[in-house]
Amino acid sequence: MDIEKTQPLNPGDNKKDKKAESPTAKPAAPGSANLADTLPLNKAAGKAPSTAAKPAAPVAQEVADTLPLNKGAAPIPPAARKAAAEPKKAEPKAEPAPRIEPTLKPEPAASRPEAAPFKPETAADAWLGLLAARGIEYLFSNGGTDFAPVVEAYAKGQKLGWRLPQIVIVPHENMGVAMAHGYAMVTGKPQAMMVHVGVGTANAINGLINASRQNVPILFTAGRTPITEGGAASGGAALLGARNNYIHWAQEHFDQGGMMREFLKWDYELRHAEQVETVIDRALAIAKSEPQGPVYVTLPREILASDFANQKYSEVATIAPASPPAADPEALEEAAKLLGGAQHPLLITANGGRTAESSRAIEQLAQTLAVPVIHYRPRHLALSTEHPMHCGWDPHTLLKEADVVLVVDCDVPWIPKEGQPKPGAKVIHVGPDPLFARYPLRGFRTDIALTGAVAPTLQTLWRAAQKQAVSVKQIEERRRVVTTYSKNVRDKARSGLEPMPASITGKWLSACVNKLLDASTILVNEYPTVLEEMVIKEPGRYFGNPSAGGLGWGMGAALGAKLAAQDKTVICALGDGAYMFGNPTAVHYVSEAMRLPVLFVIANNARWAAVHRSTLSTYPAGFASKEKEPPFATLEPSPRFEHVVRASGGLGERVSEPAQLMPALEKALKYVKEEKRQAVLNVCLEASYVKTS
Ligand SMILES: Cc1ncc(C[n+]2csc(CCOP(=O)(O)OP(=O)(O)O)c2C)c(N)n1
Ligand SMILES: [Mg+2]
Repeated sequence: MDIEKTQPLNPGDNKKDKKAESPTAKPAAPGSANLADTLPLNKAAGKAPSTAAKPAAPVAQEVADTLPLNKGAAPIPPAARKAAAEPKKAEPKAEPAPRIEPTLKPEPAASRPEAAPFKPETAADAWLGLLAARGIEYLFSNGGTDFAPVVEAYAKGQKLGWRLPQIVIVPHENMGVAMAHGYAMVTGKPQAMMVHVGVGTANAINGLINASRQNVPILFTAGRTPITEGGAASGGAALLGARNNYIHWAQEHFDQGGMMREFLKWDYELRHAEQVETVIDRALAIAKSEPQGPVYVTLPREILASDFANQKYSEVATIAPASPPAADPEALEEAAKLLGGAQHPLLITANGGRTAESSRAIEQLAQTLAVPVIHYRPRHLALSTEHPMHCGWDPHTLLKEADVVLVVDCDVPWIPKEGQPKPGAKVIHVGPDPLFARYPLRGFRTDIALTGAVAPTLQTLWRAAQKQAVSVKQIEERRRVVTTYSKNVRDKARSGLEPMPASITGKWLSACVNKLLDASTILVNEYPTVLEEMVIKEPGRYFGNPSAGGLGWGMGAALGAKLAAQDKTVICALGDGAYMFGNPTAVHYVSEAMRLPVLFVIANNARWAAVHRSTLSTYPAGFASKEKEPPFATLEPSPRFEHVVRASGGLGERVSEPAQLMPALEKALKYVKEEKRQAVLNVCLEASYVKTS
């Protein structure tokens, strides 16, 4: 497969032509192209022929690559300009991507044959073995000096055949947390992660804020710099694991958990080997109890290295997660009366489709009582986009008419500045924490707040509301009206593939991506997908970026989704800004190392459109609105993102012409499915600072 072929950024540009014709560029030695790429870095390095390739001269900077996305803003050197005007030559055949066997495996520990009896000698041995015994399949890891006892325990466990979690090396903590997030959002099961002391934790905080606001359970752990100074001061014997490196002093925190405590459900420091079992079981039970969320344990090195041989432990968890909260029967009855008697009910949700059961409960209620459903900024889809009660993505139109609003697991059901429920309307909130008590400010009107897991609470509400419902005739009349409304919303909002626009728009890109989806495709969306264009019928197939909006989530989450659902195709749609936030080299490394092929589609507008959109909505007639190139939004010259993935053996292509898009998407998806390797499609959208979506 020719992975080197790329679309020129501007018509008439061809980087390879320029390279060959540049008067100053020395051609690389024949046959030496990509030589380094075809050799495993540290295995067969010695086998490289001694007639080493001369490095290509630095002035062979590809001209196509230096041109701005949509206009000649940057000054282009005259030689390059001349070269750019030369007619294209045939592209030389590119070398294949390196085929280095991945070192890690995506299979969970549980799928491996029966393990040898587990006999932990140290707290670190026990920590790893008990994680596996509690169903933790993966340990997302980014190590440092604090890991020594864990590394030693893992090596020992492997040698002795213990059952251990599978290590997933994540070269940046933020993408690692996003991966754990992606795994849990698909399976509902928390995994564990371990990072390097406070600095690794600091790198992960963005992802943990996302996980926290999305109620995603993760057992997040970090080493703690050794507590003891190695006996030097007193002249005594050093504890195993004591400080032996200069960084161990500066890395100490007064309160390591403090830097992110407000986004954790619980945090604790392991203080003695005897606590290992209790701490793991308590951490997991709390993370898995509703409302779910990440928990944090710090692990000092001496404690990890300490003796466990005389400790007792159980084969199974000793602490069960708490049962979900259940709504007060009187409040439920009151809500049922309101819902049953409503003339114009409206259901608004963001996370209602979190599980198959909650999706079913929403569908059942909406279908039988003929309640229109709006997914507002959804992170999950509860209803098929084609369902007659699916009324689109913006609540403000129906909100004006609604007399009863049912807000289901939704932190922000509307934007007060854009519209409010009418006076006299009743608003019922449902969810494990219907007041979102951990949010500092949230003033949406609340007449009744039903605390409870979504599925059972809605089922009970639905049954009770049916008994109090308006007449069947009224419900059927409402069904007719809502069905027509739902169809109109779809018909009006969808443009589809025809006609092909003059340049690629975000909406048209979404319509093209939609064509790729089938019932076994998962779409992970970090900002750009225009949902109106999507046809997604099954729950569990769409995941939108977390409500906290910490960018850099999508790529890692897509890898985590693929790890969790290896039989599914995973497509990740993201902006050019989001791609850069996502630690792409780390993501592409993990994709190759773990054999987790994902198709990444970049909606590249060479800017942070959202930043400018926000300025325009705040100062519609301000100075910035009149600027051709408003400050703080440019990402030009746009990087040639398609090159990055090739460093990890993936297919990288760029398209800027509408006619090229669908074939390029199909080719990239075929590559992901058949070659089982990742691909990046860098889609250059029309670039205009004035248009914001
Ligand atoms: C970690 C983080 N930093 C900054 C932001 C603010 N922010 C929100 S959207 C956005 C721009 C995203 O750019 P891109 O992915 O290219 O999407 P576009 O807005 O161009 O459609 C930024 C910077 C954020 N949400 N998260
Ligand atoms: Mg952008």
